[in-house]
Parts: sequence; C-alpha cells; structure tokens
Amino acid sequence: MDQKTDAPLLEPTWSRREFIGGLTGLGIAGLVAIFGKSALVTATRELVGSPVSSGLIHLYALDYYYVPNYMTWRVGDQLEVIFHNQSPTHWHEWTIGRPHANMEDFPAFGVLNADGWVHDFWTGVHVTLSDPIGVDNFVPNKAIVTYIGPKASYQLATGGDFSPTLKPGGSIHLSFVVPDKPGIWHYGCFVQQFIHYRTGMRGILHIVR
Ligand SMILES: [Cu+2]
Repeated sequence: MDQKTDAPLLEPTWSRREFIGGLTGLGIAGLVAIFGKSALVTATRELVGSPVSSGLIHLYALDYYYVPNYMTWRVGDQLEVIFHNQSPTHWHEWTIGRPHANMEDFPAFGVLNADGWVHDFWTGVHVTLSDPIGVDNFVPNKAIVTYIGPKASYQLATGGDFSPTLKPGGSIHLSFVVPDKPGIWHYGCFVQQFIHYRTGMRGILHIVR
C-alpha cells in the first residue's frame, strides 16, 4: 500500500479563489486602516501617475461637467488657462474654493447650496485676463485682476466668488502664478441655483509644492 495515498487529505474549507479574495480584501482594509482612505487615494494617484499641469491648459465646460475634472498644479508655476464654454445652449462659470460649497437649511426645501464656497481660492491672487469672448459676466471678488483690452468686454459684476461666466461658445484666458495654497481644492459651476454643481459640474484641483 502506498503510504502517500493513505495519508489523510487536508481539504481546505475554502476555495483558492475565496482565499485569494479574502487576502486581497484584508490587504486593502488593512492599508485603509493604517493610512486612511485619502492617503491611499493619494498613493494610488502617485502610482498611476498624476501629471502636473504646466504651461497652457484648456478647461472645457459642457452640460454638466468639466473636462478635465481633475488637475494638479504646482505652487509657483506660471499657468495659462483658457476656459471654454463648449455648451451650445447653457451659460457656465468656473469657481474654485473649499472646503465645500456653503449650505443652508431652507424651510420646506431642506439643506441646499446657499452661496458659493466657504473660501474662494482666488482671494489675493494676481490674475491677468485676456481674450474675452462671449463673457456674460465676471466677478473678481478678492482677486487682484489685470484686464487686457477694453474692460467693457469683461462685463464686470459683483457678488459671490471669483467667477468668469461664459455664454455658449464663449472663452476667456487667465494667466497667473499658482499661489502657495497647497492641498485639495474644488471647482464648480453654480449657475442655475447650483443645479449644475449638484448635477456633476465639479472637479478637484490638487495643488502641490
Ligand atoms: Cu454650468
């Protein structure tokens, strides 16, 4: 009799697939427990590669999203952003802020976005605007703005965050040095009582040193 076949078989109580799945799950859960979800996301982005934007950036507004909806900028870099409204029918704006959009409890309507960002990214930032095409209005808020060309074409307005609002097909050129405001910022379009923002017209801006 063969001693080998006689030996009791050690049947695993789980399949190999389950075992691998279990290990993987445990691994991710463990990483999240150790580093926290945001750190893991950051690490993943670094692994995948998160290119830092430089030079000329085109930001497109569509119904109702931005392309791109994620950007990384480096403090001190000179950037040229051309913001385009690609929608054939809707007005869109571009605001940047954090940590979140202001919320307020409206009787009968519940908690809704009430008024822009808690902090406007552009506060104290020097920005040069040029090539305004189809600008519906521009709110400088607390940015230090230089206008190239006739000021009338920028349709200056007051109230709310720094925000160029473009008519369908409009565009505007923003030139600035990325300020020393590292971390995660959010961008969004609050047109039509925040419906655009709530529908998905938002993005994340990661500023690194
Ligand atoms: Cu919009």
